[in-house]
Amino acid sequence: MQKFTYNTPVCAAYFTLILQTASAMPEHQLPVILEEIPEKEMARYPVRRTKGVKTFVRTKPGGVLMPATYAHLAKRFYNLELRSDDVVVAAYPKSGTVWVAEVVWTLLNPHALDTLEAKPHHHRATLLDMDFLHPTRAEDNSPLLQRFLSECPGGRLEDGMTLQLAAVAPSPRILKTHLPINLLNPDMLNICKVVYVARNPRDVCVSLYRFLGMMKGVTVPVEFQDFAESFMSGSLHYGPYWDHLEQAWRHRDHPNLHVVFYEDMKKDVLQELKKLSSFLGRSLTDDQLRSIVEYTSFGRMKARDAKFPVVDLNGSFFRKGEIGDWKNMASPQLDALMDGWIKEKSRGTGITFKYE
Ligand code: PPS
Repeated sequence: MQKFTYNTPVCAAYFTLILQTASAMPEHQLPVILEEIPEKEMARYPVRRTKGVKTFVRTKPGGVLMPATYAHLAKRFYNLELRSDDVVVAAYPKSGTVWVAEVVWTLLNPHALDTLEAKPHHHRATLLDMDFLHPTRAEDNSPLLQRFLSECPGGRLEDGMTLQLAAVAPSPRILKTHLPINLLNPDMLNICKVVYVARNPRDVCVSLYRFLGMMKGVTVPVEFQDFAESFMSGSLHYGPYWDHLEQAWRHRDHPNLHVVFYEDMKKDVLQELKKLSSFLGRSLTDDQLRSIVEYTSFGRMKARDAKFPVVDLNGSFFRKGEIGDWKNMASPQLDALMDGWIKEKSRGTGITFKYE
């Protein structure tokens, strides 16, 4: 167990409690091994990084490609300390994670909507994966690092900054992750609520391609067709799309799991908010729900985000927010390929998506 040193009694007491609780519970052994990816194979990877993590590992079994920084933290994620009032928002990247997390926060805090303007959305819902996607270094001197130094004195960056910030965050916490459910605490569904966001793979693929294209320090030196083929073969980070979805879908009848489809949110957001609030055990008036719809609309979230720009993006994270952007990107040949892939992968699952 990692040793921490603290110079504030409150934080020290808090971590002591966490460490005692942790040591009382058996540590789960990671259900996968992590293999280094040879340089020769990475040379074919359709995303280039000029800064940040450049080496990757892959889970076996599962074939989930992850930045090499994940290897060091994988066990911590698998043994993530959860509280009964946590809400974990999990999703394959670009599925609407930030939107749904903001909706969850507003459903839990319907009287605090006017405070949304004051802080960026990631203050309300932490993306835990930042610890291995873009690990903070001491020399970064970012506002988040300042927050870490003040809230977790004595904490070590290499133990995961967002993990430690989450450990001292007040309840109820909203924890975002793109990790597939089988790489998270295996007791999670018995401890807290989980909202899994699913989005149709055509638009996920477009959104991911465009997002990577906007990231500073990242280039995608391939045409969309090649990128989409890599996506379908499961060789992008976070691995095979359908396996990710299936990891959650198999628990869809569990009372602590709620699957929300991005397309359903787009088509009838009020209806989806009602389902979500009932899942979260909250009873909100129609007026409150309508306010939440307004505050979490694409336009309002995009406008709020502009006040706290994500520094490493050339453009807005809130890009289009639509169903069907795929048709602006894919050739008829690529669309046929994608169609065959979707039919093959979704056969027998009962999963159907709306594409327009
Ligand atoms: S990430 O970076 O993986 O966490 O991205 P994620 O939040 O999962 O998904 C980003 C896409 O969700 C869109 N988005 C929204 N759509 C509709 N309404 C709202 N309020 C909203 N907020 C975010 C966002 O624009 C990304 O989709 P694209 O298609 O790229 O616009």
